[in-house]
Amino acid sequence: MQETWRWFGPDDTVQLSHIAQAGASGVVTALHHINQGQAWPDAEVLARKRQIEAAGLSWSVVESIAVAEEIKTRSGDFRQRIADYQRSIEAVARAGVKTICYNFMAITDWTRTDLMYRLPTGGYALRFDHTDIAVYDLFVLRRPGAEADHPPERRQRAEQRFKAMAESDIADLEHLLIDWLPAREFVYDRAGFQKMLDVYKAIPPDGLRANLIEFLNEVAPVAAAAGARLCIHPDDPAFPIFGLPRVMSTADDVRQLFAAVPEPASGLTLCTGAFGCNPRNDLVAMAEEFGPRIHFAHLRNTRHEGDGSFHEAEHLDGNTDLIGVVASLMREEERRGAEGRADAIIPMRPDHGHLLIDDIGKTVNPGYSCIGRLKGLAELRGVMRTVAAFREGRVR
Ligand code: DNO
Repeated sequence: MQETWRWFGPDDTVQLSHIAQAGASGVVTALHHINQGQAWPDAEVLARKRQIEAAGLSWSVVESIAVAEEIKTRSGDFRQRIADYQRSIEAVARAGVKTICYNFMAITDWTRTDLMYRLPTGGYALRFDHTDIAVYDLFVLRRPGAEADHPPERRQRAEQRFKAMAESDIADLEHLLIDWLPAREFVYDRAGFQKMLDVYKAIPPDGLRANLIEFLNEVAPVAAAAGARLCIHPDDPAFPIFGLPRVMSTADDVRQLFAAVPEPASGLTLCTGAFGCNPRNDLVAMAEEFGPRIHFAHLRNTRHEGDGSFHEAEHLDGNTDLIGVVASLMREEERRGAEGRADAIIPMRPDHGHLLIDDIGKTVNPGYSCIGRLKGLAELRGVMRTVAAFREGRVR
């Protein structure tokens, strides 16, 4: 697998030179400053590519070309947005960047309720607390119909917690849930968020799925013609929140999408963390089943806490068998190699990392500090080398 590393662009405190020191060869990035749905100009794409190459790295994956809400809801100027999306695909492919990650989550990109969850070791992890979601949903947003989406025990816990919260706690939680970057290109205030929730009330999961399929029918042929591949990132978390429709949370969602859009240029980002936070997902089985259409892998682990809450675990700890996933993806690479596929090597990146050591207190993109990912990558590299040694019969 190609070792890659997410970089948020020139403003990222983790620099290209750090990525080189981490030993990754590929960079995963987007033109974050022009990612509101407009077409990416060639000049901007090429400038970014040159900057990456000057550091001795290559731009392996675009993550993400953001999909505008107009496209997901097929409203407003969605036709223009789709045309712009097609132009962006062509521009990055022309520059030689052929793997394009995106997601189709309604309104929210990934969601966490705690960015500083203290680990027994003294480091910090990202955490998702379902009770906090219920607090916001039931008592701050007061979303009509929210009661039905939370079991009675969670509602009770949420009520108690809400009563004990100060205004500033509520403001902090709201900030995390609706107006926080990075890699979330669209942010909201409470009224704007509620307005978007209302828009999605009229769109059941199958409606959103139909919109995704139409979108792919419009963009996947463009990607195929340009020699590029699209790979959808799963919902994070991989279950519904705020009553929003979810269409990329389970193996069955992937199956349905692949059946509806058989074009191989439309594939999957196997994010073991996002899929893995849903205990029903078996990531090794998913790697096996969807192997030929996995264009990119995000490798990270989660620890389920039993009530729908979870936190991000060590890369090789937690509820997902990452060794099994890596071994499966490496078998897939071998199969592709034997078939002579040009995309035999699957890019992977250590996804998220704990906040550790000197990074504590620094300005970092949550989940994307340097040392935690360095550790994750080193551990995963050890797995990849060991799996390779076994496969080549060098060790028994
Ligand atoms: C979180 C990331 C997501 C991902 C997008 C892909 O760390 O995995 O922000 O980049 O959902 O579109």
